[in-house]
Order: sequence, then C-alpha cells, then structure tokens
Amino acid sequence: MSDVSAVKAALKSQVIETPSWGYGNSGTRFKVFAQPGVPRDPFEKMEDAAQVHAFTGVAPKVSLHIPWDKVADYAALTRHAEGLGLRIGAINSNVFQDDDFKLGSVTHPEAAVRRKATDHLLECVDVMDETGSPDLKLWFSDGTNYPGQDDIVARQDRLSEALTEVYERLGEDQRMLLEYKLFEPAFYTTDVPDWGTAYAHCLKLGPKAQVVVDTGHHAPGTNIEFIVALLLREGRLGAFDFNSRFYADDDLMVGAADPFQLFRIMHEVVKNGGLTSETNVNFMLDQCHNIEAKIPAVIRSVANVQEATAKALLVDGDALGAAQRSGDVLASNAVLMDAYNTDVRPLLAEVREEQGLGRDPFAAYLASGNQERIAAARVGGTQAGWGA
Ligand code: AOS
Ligand code: ZN
Repeated sequence: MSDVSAVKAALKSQVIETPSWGYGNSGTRFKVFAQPGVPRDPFEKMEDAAQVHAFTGVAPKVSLHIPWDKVADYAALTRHAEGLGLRIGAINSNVFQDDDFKLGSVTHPEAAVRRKATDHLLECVDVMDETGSPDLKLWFSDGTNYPGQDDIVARQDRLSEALTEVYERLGEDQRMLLEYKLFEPAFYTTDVPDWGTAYAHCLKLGPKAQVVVDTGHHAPGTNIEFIVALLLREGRLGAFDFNSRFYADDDLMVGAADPFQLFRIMHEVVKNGGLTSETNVNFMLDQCHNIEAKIPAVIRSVANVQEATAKALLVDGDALGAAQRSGDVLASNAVLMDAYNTDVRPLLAEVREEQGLGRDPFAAYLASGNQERIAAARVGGTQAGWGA
C-alpha cells in the first residue's frame, strides 16, 4: 500500500486490546515487585487502560481475566469502562490456579474435576453476556510431566468434549479463541501445544472457534509469520497475544526483543487481509511489566505494534508481486527491507496529530504528570496482582 492517506486511515482504524493483568503487579516465581499507583481493583485497572487509550487513540478494549477481575456487578464494571471510553474485550478463563487442577483441568482423568473446569468456562460465557464481550479466550495449562503419566489421546478426547459443551453455549456473536503453548507448566506433553492441535479442535467445533497466536508460545526459531499466513488463509486466525520473548514465555513488551519478527508478522497480516474488519483479528497484548512502569510500558507496546503495522502497510505490494513473479529473489527481499528500514515515527506522529493526540504518546503521558497523580491518589488498600 503506497497511498499515504490509505496507510493513515488503516493506522487510525487499528484497534489494540490491552490486558487488565498488565496493569497489576506481576513477577517471576522468585519475586513480585510492587509498584506505586498499581490498581487495587478491576475498576482502577480500567482507569489505567483509559490512560493508554487517551494517549494512543487505538486502545479502547480491555481483556478481563476471571477470577482475577471477578466483581459482584459486571454491569457496573462495564458502565465504568464505557464511561472511560472503553469496552470489554476478551474474557480470559483461569483453570490453572486451583489445587484440583494439578493433573489437568478439562483433560483431568477425574470426571468431577473436568466438570468443575468446564463449569468455570461456562461461567466465563456468562461474564461475556453481562459485559458484552465478544471473545472467550481459552488457554489450558493442561499436560503431563512424565512419559506414561496419562493417555495422550484420551486427554484429547476429554478436551474435545469440554470444548464442544462450551462452544454450544456461545451466542450468535460470541467467539471461542483457543490459545496454544508449547510447554510450561507441563514439561513433557502439553494438551494444546501448537497451532495444529488448536486448529484441529477449532475445525471440528465450527466457525466461531478460532486460534490465538501468542508470540511467546513457540519453540525458538519457529517461523511465526508462516503460521499467521496459513491461519489467515484458512480463516481461523482469531487473535494475537502480542509480547516479546528471549528465552521462553517471557511476556516482555512486544517489539522489544525482535522488531523485525513483529514486522514480518504484520506484513503477513496486512497482505492477507488481517487488518480488515471482515477477518476480525483481535490484536491483543498479553504482557507483564515486572520491573518497568506499567502504563508507560503498555503505551510503548501499543506504539511498537503501530510502528510494525505502519512499516507493513508501506510495503510496495505491486513491486513485491512483480519481483516475486519474475523470480527475482534479491529484488523481492529488497522491497520488504525498504519498508522495514523506513522510519515511520514521523508518519505516526502525523496520524496522531490528525486525531488530536500528542505526536509521541509515551512522552506525552510522562509529561502529563498523570503517573504521579495516580500514584498519589492510590495510597493504601491492596494492590492487584497475580491471583487478584
Ligand atoms: C499463558 O501462558 C497464556 O499466555 C494466557 O494467555 C494467559 O491466559 C494469560 O497470560 C493470562 O494469564
Ligand atoms: Zn497468552
């Protein structure tokens, strides 16, 4: 796409969904570091997400996590979000933090534990009904640690049974987003380890079941853009969980570890229609800001996605197609690299100015004094974090 106004329009219409848990305290298994001003409840998480939206203009949706964001009155939480110019995005289920789930949740050998897990997923659909959320995001920590521990195929059968029950409960405009992850916490087999397994289940379930690509969930060296292209071709790319990784599922800021990979992914998205409303790909962040200030980190992450998107939109599709058809390897590669090597920050600054925003959302937020104001206002109480 070389028409600048079309590039700008595409950038203005892109929506990036931010995760409620990214605003809470987080850490590793060694230490969770508290930070000043961290939200004490889901209502305050919405207020932080609203800051990100106010300064970027493209982040009006927030993913919730149940039970971390459990509230007595979801209608009140939804009204609060709407009052801040936000809407509720994906509802993330949690079947990984209960003693009963030691050997699995929906794949557990005992029927009673499977029932409990499936009931939680159904409860998440109730939350969707109450909040207007369109997406149920499922990630299962289920798997085994030792060869022989359980029957691999029986576990797939149990998974399929639970997914089918939940799928049938979905309303017309509700989707199931199935996320895969190679390993962790299970270290021998994981029940949904890869896109192929997720895709096979989605295919069997029906069109409302789609795959989530979390960029931190693959073996090192995996060609994620190939997976993205293939899922788009099959109409089954439901969403991204964007983040960066150096080693495992590091959940660092997207675009921080490998901005070139992010560009390659966004190139496949743009090229294969993934930015259009028809494909309905949800661009979510799934990150934890353990040592950096959280709202600025989310703002930077949103900007990183925008930069990769802008570069992908600048790829000269005609020149690329012509070079590819003529078998000119070097010319094809050069077209892509030209776009990647373009400094798109001035273009994005213009886009933001046209939307009445500051040219640099990160700098504008820091200059606003809001970070200090929020910290001063939130003294006392218990900060939100993993498990709350
Ligand atoms: C876990 O590794 C996944 O990335 C999930 O998306 C998870 O539900 C999310 O991180 C919130 O816990
Ligand atoms: Zn994820």
